[in-house]
Amino acid sequence: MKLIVQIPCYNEEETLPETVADIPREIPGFDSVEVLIIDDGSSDRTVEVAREIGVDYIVRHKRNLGLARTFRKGIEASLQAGADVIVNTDGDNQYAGADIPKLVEPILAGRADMVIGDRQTDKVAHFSRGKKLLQWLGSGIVRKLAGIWVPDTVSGFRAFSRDVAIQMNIVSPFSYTIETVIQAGKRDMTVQSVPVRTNPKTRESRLFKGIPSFVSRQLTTIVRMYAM
Ligand SMILES: Nc1nc2c(ncn2[C@@H]2O[C@H](COP(=O)(O)OP(=O)(O)O)[C@@H](O)[C@H]2O)c(=O)[nH]1
Ligand SMILES: [Mg+2]
Repeated sequence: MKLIVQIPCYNEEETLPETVADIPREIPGFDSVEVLIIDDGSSDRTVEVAREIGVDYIVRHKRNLGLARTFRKGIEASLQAGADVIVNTDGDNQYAGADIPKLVEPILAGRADMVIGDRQTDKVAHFSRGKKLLQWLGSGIVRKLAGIWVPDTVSGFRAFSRDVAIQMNIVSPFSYTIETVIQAGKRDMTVQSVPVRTNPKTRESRLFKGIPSFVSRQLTTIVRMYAM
């Protein structure tokens, strides 16, 4: 069994080394654990840093195409490299790499196709009340559309079985997080959530320019994929 941990990176030269260092290289149930980064047209030294620290695979976009396309490219490359399970984590070291074994366990045990790391945002101190309310609302919408309850729908810390990864069809240029959950639910896949730890904030989110923009983009994603 091969696990590939993929990390979408847009200008992450500063935090990539600690992110990779925190990934356990031996996990029960796997013969190998490899790291793949997808460089989304970074203008800093992300790719050089990735080479220096010896990540196993580097995939590149010639220019910046955004997180959804970067995520999709990573899934394709991981499948091609023979991954049986794929974990996605962020390059800003937001998620605790040490929790990867917890994330893959339900897949190994045959109890889930997709596992989502629940940041337990109601307990995360630096999340505003507005953001917590949004989490709750987003989860409600996903439950309505996909028929499954996921407490942290926009968490980027996830594990996918090879099966579910092959079937995912990401059409949104902006967000893969809600889309993949809805598709999995619709295709009768089993989605589980497990509590995970987060590291102290290393930097502000670059994806979201405020809550109104976040909401409108997520809604666009939902409408778009429903039309599909
Ligand atoms: N902001 C941003 N992040 C990108 C892009 N392409 C890939 N990423 C990666 O997406 C991940 C999440 O980005 P981040 O700004 O931390 O968003 P967050 O989900 O709100 O914490 C990081 O690993 C980024 O390096 C892009 O075009 N913009
Ligand atoms: Mg982040």
